[in-house]
Amino acid sequence: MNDLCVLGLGYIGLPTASIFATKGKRVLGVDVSPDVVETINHGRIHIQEPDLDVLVRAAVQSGNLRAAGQPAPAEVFILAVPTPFDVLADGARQPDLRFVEAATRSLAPHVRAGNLIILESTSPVGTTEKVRGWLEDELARRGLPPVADLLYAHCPERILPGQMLKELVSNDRIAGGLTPAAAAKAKQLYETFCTAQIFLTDARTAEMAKLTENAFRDVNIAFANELSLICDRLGIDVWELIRLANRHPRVKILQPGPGVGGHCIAVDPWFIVAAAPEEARLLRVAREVNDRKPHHVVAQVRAAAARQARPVVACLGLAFKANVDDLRESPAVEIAGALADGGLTVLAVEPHVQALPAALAGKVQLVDLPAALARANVVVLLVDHRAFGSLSLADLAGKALIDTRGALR
Ligand code: SAJ
Repeated sequence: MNDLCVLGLGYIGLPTASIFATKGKRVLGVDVSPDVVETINHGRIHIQEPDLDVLVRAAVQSGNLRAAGQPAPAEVFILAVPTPFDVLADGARQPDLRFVEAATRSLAPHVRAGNLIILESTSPVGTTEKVRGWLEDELARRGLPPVADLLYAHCPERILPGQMLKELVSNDRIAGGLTPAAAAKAKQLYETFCTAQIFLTDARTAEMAKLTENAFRDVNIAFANELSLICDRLGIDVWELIRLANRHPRVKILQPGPGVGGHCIAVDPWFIVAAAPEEARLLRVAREVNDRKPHHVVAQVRAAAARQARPVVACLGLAFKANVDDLRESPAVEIAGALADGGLTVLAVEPHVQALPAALAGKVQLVDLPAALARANVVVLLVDHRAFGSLSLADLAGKALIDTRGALR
């Protein structure tokens, strides 16, 4: 019998399943993609994250981690599936819980009395209660008897892409139960690998805490992004301004950029806005400020290009942030695409990928840094990758420069 069954082997489920396995738990990882299942069973990975390959290989070779397309009985079930949102006709965002619901319902034939079911996916407030409802409903629908003493908890992850394996172990966590016993049992489980503190609370508070953490960051980045727009208008160097303002002991302004990407910060605040639209005014505006920042960058580049007889634009970086290969929801991809759609010749330099994403294929040319510098007369720094660290203002002499990260000052 498995100790653990982890549903969803993506950015969160795979490292979590693997670390439990290397700590001696017998783990069944479940994914709907046969390719993912096969890749992991060969001890390989389908996502990029420093040292994850080593961890997964060790977990699979130990015999403690196995992947499959379907769940099986276990002591604990962890749901780590995506929770995207739908954009409605009026522009409002609605959380899409269909993957959580499907994963939950798939557990019905496998749950036994006393099992613990943990929702790790970032979710709107009330989702853990919904998980219980879906499971009870599915048992009844299949004519199965009710299962006694099931425990439900929400234990959100907090790990930062790029340093996930370190943060998985060393970040404090929150365990929120539908009952205190559920929270306590979840805490005990995560103590298998988590060396930091684990705080107990109820499931709704845990759900809101996760959303709040990312909304906090979104609002603070929006503040920096709005300052950058104000400074552009007033002719002030926003980077110098922030550096000086941050010398105040209680001021800590984040960095402006080309926009906010990734699957967390640009998504999670909408779950709060959807739940309390009247009250969540600041959060909504912050999202709008960050979502509009790419449009401002596009306008800046077009203005620079208009001053060139034959403009060739080089976009440095396509990832959603520095030193990762993740291009999904990346403002840099949005900007490169919009520039190409506007008729400009666009070169892209992204040392972390071998091929362009579908959104840019056929529109943009993927080149290396020397080729981009040789051909372009407008250079846009979109991601402050370490790989661009050697670039100096001398390399850019005679070219128009739009530095969205303040890295080339
Ligand atoms: N960004 C800025 N300026 C800044 C900081 C970030 O423009 O000063 C941009 C980045 O370029 C990127 C976006 O914000 O486009 C998000 O990057 P990030 O590094 O702030 O965060 P993520 O999305 O990689 O990970 C976040 C983290 N949340 C918080 O720091 C509160 C991480 O701890 C969470 O586990 C993760 O979301 C998640 O899974 O929810």
